[in-house]
Amino acid sequence: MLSVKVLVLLATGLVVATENAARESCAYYCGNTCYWASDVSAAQAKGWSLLEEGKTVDDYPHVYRDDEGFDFPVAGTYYEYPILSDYKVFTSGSPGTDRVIFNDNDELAGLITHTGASSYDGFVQCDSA
Ligand code: 2AM
Repeated sequence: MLSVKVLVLLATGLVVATENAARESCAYYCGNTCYWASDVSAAQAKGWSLLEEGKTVDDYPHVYRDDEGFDFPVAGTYYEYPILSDYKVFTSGSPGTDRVIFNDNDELAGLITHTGASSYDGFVQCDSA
């Protein structure tokens, strides 16, 4: 009987390990919203393809001037595109509070958010996990 218990435990462990391996973890927190790396790349890819086509949807992507002076790991010119807390890729409508920032080489600079900023139009950087 012990061996059945051991087998069940081993099987359970295997299932949990497989689930953990498959599950992505938060790459950024904007406020309390967790974004996986795949959410970030999906938003960036959409913003970049629009930029390349010379198109915008509801005025995005547009240049982010970095008036806040954030220390990004890549050089500008910077562009911002919404990244949505419902994890759908932004195609029109309300842009929400969170933005992915990338440059004119399609390099990721990071995520910023209006959540927690001191003015309505202000931004703070999202925490990378
Ligand atoms: P943004 O595009 O840099 O976010 C009109 O849309 C103005 O409001 C723009 O300056 C825009 O800046 C800002 N904005 C858009 N959505 C916002 C939001 N959810 N919170 C605060 N500012 C926002």
